[in-house]
Amino acid sequence: GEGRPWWKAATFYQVYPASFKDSNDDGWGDLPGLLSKVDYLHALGVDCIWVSPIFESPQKDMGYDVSDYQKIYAPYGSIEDVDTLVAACHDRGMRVILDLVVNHTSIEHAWFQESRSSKDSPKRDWYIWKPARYDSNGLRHPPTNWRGYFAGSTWTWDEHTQEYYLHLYAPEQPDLNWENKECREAIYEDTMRFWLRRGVDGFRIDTVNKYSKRTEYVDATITDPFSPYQAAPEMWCNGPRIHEFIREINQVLAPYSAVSVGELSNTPDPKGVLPYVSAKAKELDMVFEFSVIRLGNGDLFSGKYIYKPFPLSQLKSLTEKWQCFIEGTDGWTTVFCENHDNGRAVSRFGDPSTPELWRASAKTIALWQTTLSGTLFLYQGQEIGMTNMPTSWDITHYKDVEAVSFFAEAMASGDEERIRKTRHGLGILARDHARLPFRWNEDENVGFTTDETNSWMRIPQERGISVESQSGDEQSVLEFYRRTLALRQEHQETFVFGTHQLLDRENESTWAYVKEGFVVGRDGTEVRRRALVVMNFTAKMAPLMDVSRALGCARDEVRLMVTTGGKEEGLDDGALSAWEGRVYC
Ligand code: TEU
Repeated sequence: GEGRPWWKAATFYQVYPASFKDSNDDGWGDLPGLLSKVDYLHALGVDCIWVSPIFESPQKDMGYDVSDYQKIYAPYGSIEDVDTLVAACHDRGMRVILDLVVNHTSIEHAWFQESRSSKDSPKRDWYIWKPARYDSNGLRHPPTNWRGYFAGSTWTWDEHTQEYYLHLYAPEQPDLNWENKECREAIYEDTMRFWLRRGVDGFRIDTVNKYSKRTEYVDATITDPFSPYQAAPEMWCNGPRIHEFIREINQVLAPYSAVSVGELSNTPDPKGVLPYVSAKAKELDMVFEFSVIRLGNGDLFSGKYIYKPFPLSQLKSLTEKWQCFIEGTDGWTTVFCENHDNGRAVSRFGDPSTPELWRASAKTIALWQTTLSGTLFLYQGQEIGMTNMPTSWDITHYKDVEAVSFFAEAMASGDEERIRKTRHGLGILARDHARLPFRWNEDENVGFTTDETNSWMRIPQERGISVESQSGDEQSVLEFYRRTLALRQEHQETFVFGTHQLLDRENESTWAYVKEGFVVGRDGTEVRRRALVVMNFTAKMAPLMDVSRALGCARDEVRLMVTTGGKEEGLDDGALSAWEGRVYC
């Protein structure tokens, strides 16, 4: 068999480098800053660091628009800094993966510059160029009516060669043409192998299911009659050749035993996900599936930021779906509730309204995440319960291309209701929230940079959310993460590899599930290990279920493994306090 690869029980930690730690006082995080915090991450229990894009880029989309895959964006440091980081991690038994952004490049990439230079350029076909359509009045229109992820058309007109080019994201992010073999070879050689040879341990692969587009280039069905541009993910997600391309990627990674985690959006069906992560398919080790992290988002595309409240039962059943996905298959799953593209978990799934509720709910979120099967991904600042930006901040504090485009679109509509709802939705869901500077200490500059007025993102002035204020405080979110991450390792068979059974699924206040795994006993036989996770997802006391019944054992055999609350005795108290979570075994 496949045995157990290292990454299954590993804890990954995503670093968004611009916002992590600045070492040279320019208000922008950098690689030497990250290097100075490797010991912190090691002590937390992190096994692998995923670093969001650090490559040369005009930063239209925070580095997800790469203009040179082999150069480091100078404010991040140098290529030697990457080597030093990799070596420092390897010395500590940790690993490093980079972000591979190869659905598109920046318009400033040399490949695109060549491609747009003339219709006869040898690289013309490396991007997706199409002629205009003209209506009966002779007016020019894009080749299709597709709406991009950042609002507006997926097509931009190029005056020089009189054709449109495709971009699923910003106009400054033209899509590469994966149908072109030479282009694919260049991606494999110049981006992937270049970094693998330098010793990185693998990649988080951006937009992994969008490389094969449907080649018909036809209009999408009109789902938004008020817009000229229509959501069309079926035109570019999971296209006809996608599995062929991913298998090629796998062939590039295999000689280096490099790990891969693909970002798989618009694919909520387990049947659609399994081919990507089935061990025998030899495609990807794992993917990020978005059902949980998209909760609260409005309709796909134009409605994204019109917030849709959801009941706890929905969060439970989506979690259950991707837990049970791996039972009886040779696939694997990931566990995560934050990344750089979404609001903070405590502001979305928890309750930051008072310091007590903030702390209790951030800890219960930790318990939820660390007791699930799959590879766990934490996002920087999650471990100290970082929150969304203050609601008092106005729209000018949002920097992200997506937030800015969606708000501009709402403004242009002149529809007051839509503007109000978009502002509200951005307050919960915008990508900017996760991009606020990491809070190392209680100074005004939060220890991110020397002078807070320099910071590229404004720094909220709140107290208690920092590594310094939480370290050593047994009741803190940070110490709780340390503890449950250790428990997760100690009880891997139950939490990482065990089965998942959801109990009391209709209950909209408390969440309970049983994890069950097997360990080999002293006499070589298999011993069943069960754990019951119970969490109060409200600010009120909630009745506790019959624990011994749920675990299927006698009352005096029940043990409390951990609680987010203060008291460790709490076996017979029959109730969970506000946002309390416990594990019994
Ligand atoms: O995101 C790709 C993506 O499909 C979306 O999930 C993304 O969250 C966006 O908000 C869509 O509305 C990746 C990166 O994670 C993101 O930061 C980049 O902006 C994007 O690719 C383009 O490279």
